[in-house]
Amino acid sequence: MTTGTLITVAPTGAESAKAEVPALPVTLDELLLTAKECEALGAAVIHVHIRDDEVRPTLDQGRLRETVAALREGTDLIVQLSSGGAVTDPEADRLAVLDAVPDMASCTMGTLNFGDDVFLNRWEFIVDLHTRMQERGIVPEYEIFDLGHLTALQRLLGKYGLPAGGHVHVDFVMGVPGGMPGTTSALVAAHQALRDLPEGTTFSATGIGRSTIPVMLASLSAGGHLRVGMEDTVTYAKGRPVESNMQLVARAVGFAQLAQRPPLTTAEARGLLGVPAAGR
Ligand code: KMH
Ligand code: ZN
Repeated sequence: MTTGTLITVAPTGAESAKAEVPALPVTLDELLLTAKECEALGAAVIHVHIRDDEVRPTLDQGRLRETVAALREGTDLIVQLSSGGAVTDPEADRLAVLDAVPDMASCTMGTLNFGDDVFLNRWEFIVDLHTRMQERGIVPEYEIFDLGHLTALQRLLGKYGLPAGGHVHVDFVMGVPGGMPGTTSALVAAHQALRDLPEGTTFSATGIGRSTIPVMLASLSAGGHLRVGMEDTVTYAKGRPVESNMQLVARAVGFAQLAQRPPLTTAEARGLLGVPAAGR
C-alpha cells in the first residue's frame, strides 16, 4: 500500500568542509534553526552528524547528548544520530554514539570503498550496533550502499532478530564512488531485493550529488521515501550551489506532493518506523 512520504533531512554530514560549503550548518544553533525550519516544511526525521569548534566532524559524547536534548526540546523531529561518523572514526567511538540515546541511529550494513577512502563496517561491529540498539530501544535505519548490504541485513535479522520497534527500515545511499550507482535501474534492483526481508520493510533513498533528482523520482514512483540534505547534495542545479537545507527539503516536499504522496507528519513517521512517541 502506498503511503505518504517520509522525509528525512541530513543537513551536515562528515564529508564537506565549511570553508568550501559556507551554508553548511555546523554549530548547534545553526543545526537547531535548520531542524525547526525543515520540520515546518515537512521533514519528520533528522539524520545528525556534528562538528567541533574547528568545524571538524566529531563524535564527542557531551556534544552528542547536548544535540539530542536540544533537538528534542526544540522540535518534534525523530532524532537519528549517525553511527557512521567520518571514515576515520574508530569503532569504539561509533558504538558510543548509542550512549546519547537518540530515537534512531544509522547502521551501515557493510564495508565499501568511499571515494578514495574505505568505510569500514565489519560484521562483528554491525552485530554489536544492532544488538546494543535492541537492548536500548533505539530504532535503527540500516544504510544500504550496495546490493550485498541487503543480503547482510537478511543474515543479521535471521541470526539476531528484528530491531527495536519491530519494523525494518532501510535507506539506499546511492551514487557513492564505491557503492551502487544512483540510477533508476539500481534502485529497482534494490527495491526488488527487499522481498527477502520481513514483510512491510520500508525504504528511503538518497542519491549523492548529481544522482539526487533521478533517485528521488525513482524512489517516489517505487513507493519509497526520501532523504535529502547537504550531507549528500551541495549543488542544487548545474552551476548553482545549494543555499540551504530548507531549499532541498522544499524541493522534496514539492516532488512528494506531485506524486500525491504528501509528507508524513512526525507522529505518522513515528507510527511507521516504530519509534515511541516524543517525550518517552
Ligand atoms: N560519513 C560516512 C563515512 C552514516 O551516517 O551512517 C558515513 C555516513 C553513514 O554518513
Ligand atoms: Zn550520515
